[in-house]
Amino acid sequence: MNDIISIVNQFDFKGNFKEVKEFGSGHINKTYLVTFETENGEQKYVMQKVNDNVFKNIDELMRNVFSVTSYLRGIIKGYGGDPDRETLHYIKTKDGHRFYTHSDGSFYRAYIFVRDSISFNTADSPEVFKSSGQAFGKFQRLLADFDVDSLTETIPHFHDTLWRYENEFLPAVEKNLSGRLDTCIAEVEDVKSYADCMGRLTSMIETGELPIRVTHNDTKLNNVMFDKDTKECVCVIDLDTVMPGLALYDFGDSIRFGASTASEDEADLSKVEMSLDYFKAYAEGFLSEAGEAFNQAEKDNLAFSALLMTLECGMRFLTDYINGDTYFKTAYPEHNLVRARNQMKLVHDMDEKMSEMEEIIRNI
Ligand code: ADP
Ligand code: GN1
Ligand code: MG
Repeated sequence: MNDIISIVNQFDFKGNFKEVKEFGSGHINKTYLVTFETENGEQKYVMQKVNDNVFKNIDELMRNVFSVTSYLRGIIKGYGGDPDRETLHYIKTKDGHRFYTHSDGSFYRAYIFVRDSISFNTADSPEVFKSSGQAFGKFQRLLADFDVDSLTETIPHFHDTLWRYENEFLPAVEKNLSGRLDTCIAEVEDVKSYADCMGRLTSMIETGELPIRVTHNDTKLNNVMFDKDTKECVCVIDLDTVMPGLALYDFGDSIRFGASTASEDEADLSKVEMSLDYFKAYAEGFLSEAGEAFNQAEKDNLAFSALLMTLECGMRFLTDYINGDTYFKTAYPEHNLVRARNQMKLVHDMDEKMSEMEEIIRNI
């Protein structure tokens, strides 16, 4: 505890320290809510221990997020919005650094807690989900003229599904480091049966059919904050994977998480389906903000991108299970296997519903 307070003290927070506690439900970083008392009442901040097993170059990562957020602040001010609420506001350390390096080698960074906001792990209604689609679509639209080449790839090959299959999944199966392979033979075969479609989008990048844009790349519903009263989206968060990518990655990853009728951790597969109503709602929201810039190839692959991102995530959970849980936070030993099965159930459901999904997109 003393140690965490001494870390809080490294940042240029305003007021008198009140408390620090763990919060949030992300799979990667360790997140703390820090409260200070000021003359104008309480001021809350988010402080995070960055997962340095996942992010290998913290310097470049923090350069990316500072440059993206300061660019967004300029645009938000320009249209008369509230930059402290509509984008993350990072706080430097007292000696002016973008992050703090602890004596044990770990890294911390901080930003202002988005005032009066909440996040959701499941969308209560299609309207809530549609609103998150607008938020992620708007995020992409506002960054349309940001210099994509100035961004570092914080995790190389992040959404290159075929690369992950060949360089992470198959080697994990081959090595079987955890000795768990015999408990997931059917799931491994299931992933392998989809190998043929894994390179579809990356090969369309090579042919120039799909344009590289500045994208978020981790568009889970809980990576957007909603106003606690109006339930309108206020701010896109978790900017660690903002880097060059495809608009389709952002669309597909949102559907994977938010259009499922159950949570990502649900073990009862009979509850897991892709809701066409939620799919339609998100597509309407996302396309209303970002769609005007899309070319025909992007539009034609929206439905497929949902299947691909779900397949990729299922494969990543399975890879982590076989490797012995070294990447995602887990709460019990089979957690990653449960998540992998859950995602593969969704993949099959999307496969069956693909023509209906495509029809929905054509009608929007
Ligand atoms: P991770 O990479 O582990 O997913 P996130 O940056 O997404 O980390 O943060 C984890 C959770 O903490 C979020 O899902 C959200 O609930 C909460 N959170 C993060 N940043 C803020 C913020 N600025 N304001 C309010 N809540 C936040
Ligand atoms: C991770 O950090 P979080 O929980 O928002 C992961 C995503 C996965 C997601 C699965 C940097 O997202 O890629 O899709 O878990 N983020 C990273 O829930 O790997
Ligand atoms: Mg997150």
